[in-house]
Amino acid sequence: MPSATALAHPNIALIKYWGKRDEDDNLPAVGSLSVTLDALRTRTTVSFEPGLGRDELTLNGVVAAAEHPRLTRCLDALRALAQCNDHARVDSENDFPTGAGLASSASGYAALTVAGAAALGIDVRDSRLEAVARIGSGSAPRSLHGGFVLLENTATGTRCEPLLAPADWPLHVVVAVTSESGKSTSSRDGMADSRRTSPYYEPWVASHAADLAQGRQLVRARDFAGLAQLAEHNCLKMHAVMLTTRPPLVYWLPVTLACIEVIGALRRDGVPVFYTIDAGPQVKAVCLPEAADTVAAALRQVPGVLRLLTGGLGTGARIVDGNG
Ligand code: 2P0
Repeated sequence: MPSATALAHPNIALIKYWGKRDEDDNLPAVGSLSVTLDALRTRTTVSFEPGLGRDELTLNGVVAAAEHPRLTRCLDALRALAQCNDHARVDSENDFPTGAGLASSASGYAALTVAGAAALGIDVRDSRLEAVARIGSGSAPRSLHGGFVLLENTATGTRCEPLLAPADWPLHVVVAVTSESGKSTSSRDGMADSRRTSPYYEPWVASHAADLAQGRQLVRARDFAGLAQLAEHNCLKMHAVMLTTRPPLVYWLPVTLACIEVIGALRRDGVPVFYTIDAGPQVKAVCLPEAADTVAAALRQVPGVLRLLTGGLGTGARIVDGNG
């Protein structure tokens, strides 16, 4: 029975993706620039079984009751590449909160794509796998790669460009977990609402290419101070779109803002750190390695921070043996 197991890490965008130019093909309206994390991971086994009536998913030990359309579409794309008709059993586990703004869909679909490809004998470095992962989640192609990754729109799709390997600029990320619950509005629904209703959506899209080009230059130059300013600006611009969506997308909690204040005060004191926040209340503090202990100590003191997840930059999705 063709089967393979893959590990993938979530990634965090420093220049964000929010909004789609094509909902059917899950094509993003804007590019993005991310760092892949090493501290958090998804481990997924995909087994294609002749005679299985439909694709079956077990997520964090719980068997999904219904079919999962996005999962099936990803597997269909792999089956088409390998000319296989068998359904698959997918067993996936995250070692961090699922669906809570920690990019579990990015690592989840990257691991699914790589495990499924390997099980079907497709070269896991085949660039067509980026489009397979993207069907599952617009941020998932970034987790196929390690370190700093640029995801760009092309005329017909997207392409990833790894910019720097983890060792080329070994930043640290301290994630302040402020809630363990899932988000109330999915990114997918939120993006569609923003596109339809936010008066800031068009300016967000129009001003995004300049942020992406500048972000790419700053990463290549390893300019931490410049990247700090740009990443915080781009993050707040995305949240301005979210806040002005109808119904509003308020992903923050009071503790989220408290962390922003603490990180701002650290930077004013000369500590090399900046924040970014996604579609959830967790705060990700990105810092130079020598600042990681100071940043962690400060965030641990903030009332409402439940725990910290700390690590460096990680590698891309990869095959492991059954015990890996
Ligand atoms: C990002 N986010 O660039 C942005 C920032 C959340 C905020 O990509 O609809 O789960 O599956 O393509 O990838 C989260 O959205 O959305 C995301 P879909 P995805 O990281």
